[in-house]
Amino acid sequence: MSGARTQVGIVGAGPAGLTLALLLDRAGIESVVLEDRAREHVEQRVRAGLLEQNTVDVLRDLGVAGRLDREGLEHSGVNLRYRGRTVHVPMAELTGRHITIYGQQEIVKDLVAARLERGGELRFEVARVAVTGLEGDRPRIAYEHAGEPHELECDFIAGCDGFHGVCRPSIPDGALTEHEFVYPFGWLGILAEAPPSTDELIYAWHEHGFALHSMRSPRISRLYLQVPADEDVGAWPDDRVWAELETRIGKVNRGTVLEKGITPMRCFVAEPMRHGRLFLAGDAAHIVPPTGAKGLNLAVNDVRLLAAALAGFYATGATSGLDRYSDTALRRVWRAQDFSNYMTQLLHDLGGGAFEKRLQLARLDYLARSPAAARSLAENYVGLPAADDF
Ligand code: FAS
Ligand code: PHB
Repeated sequence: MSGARTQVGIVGAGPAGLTLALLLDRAGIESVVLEDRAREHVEQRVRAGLLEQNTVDVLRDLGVAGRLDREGLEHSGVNLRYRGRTVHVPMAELTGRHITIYGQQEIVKDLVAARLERGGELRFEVARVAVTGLEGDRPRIAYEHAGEPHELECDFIAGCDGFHGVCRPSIPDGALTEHEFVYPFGWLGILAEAPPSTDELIYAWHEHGFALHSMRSPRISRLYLQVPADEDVGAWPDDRVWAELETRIGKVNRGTVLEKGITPMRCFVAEPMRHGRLFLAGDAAHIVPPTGAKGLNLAVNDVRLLAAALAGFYATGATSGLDRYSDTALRRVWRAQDFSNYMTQLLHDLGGGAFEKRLQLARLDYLARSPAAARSLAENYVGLPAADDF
């Protein structure tokens, strides 16, 4: 393909890159997706699991939600548990919107299948990806595939290559403002072959620290424990994990642990989400603590906006959508940062001692008693309507 060209070069085949490719295809815009890992790897990576209504709407609109509609679990509420008390937040009643539980790896499988069925270019296991010419009108992506060097000339490049990708670092020093905050703890997550012991998610505040009971299906549970940031996952044999989950959450059904890992709790935003003809989307531009279940949903919102802006450019030559992309995307990014940090600081042991814990318990009691407080949490959790433009 050396010397090839396309309209939009997309680096990364995660939720952002794949959703963008399908959105552009539907608008008649050609793109090439370049992914450095193997297909099997990206389709097995266990990550997010909670979809906002907006994300489900985008996937349905693209015609890739068949399995999601059959296998996804639609939830109308979420539980906050603390000191033996469970507060149910009836999200659907308060907002008219739902969340859906469906594993990120399942979304990636559905998106990859659709991309290939629709004849779109998607190359796995590329290497040495480098983006250049960002400030001109013919940016390039150099890469290797099957040992052969290639160069792809583009009109635009979408950096959908995640937090550790190459696109954001390719932006010249001084062009970006980077905001970062790292919590001194992480989440130890397990995926277990165990029927969930709850119909809807349980976010648990406990003196020992935070825990979360989520799920993937009627047979698969997804659970998390707050652990120190530098914790060694080897210090957590299965029995210890189950015992601590039961201490913090209460009764949970045990089963075979299929996957165990520790995710850091990081907040990161790069502004602007654009440099010349390079547009950043998803984790390449921002990371939120998973407490608000926003990471994947923000990625989809970014590319929904970017695809519409690119469609406007190719239809009329207007650059207004492209020029507004970063500001519009960042409004929702910062709303999600604020909500994710609110949920993190509400429920985790922040190391601040008794006074801090009393403040957290006062907030939880307020959520239990105030419909206004509950509605504020609910509308952020299910995701503000896409049309709300933030
Ligand atoms: P992704 O990181 O998913 O995808 C980027 C893609 O680019 C990857 O496939 C990568 O292989 C590829 N890539 C990287 N460098 C490249 C290069 N140089 N060339 C070509 N390709 C390259 N979010 C939640 O909401 N809830 C959760 O519970 C949750 N858990 C998470 C657990 C972990 C371990 C991690 C890392 C993230 C988690 N997230 C969670 C956040 C996650 O879901 C992201 O928000 C989501 O994957 C964002 O999608 P993308 O922006 O597409 O980035
Ligand atoms: C998950 O199911 O993986 C999940 C759910 C809610 C969160 C984070 C992760 O806040």
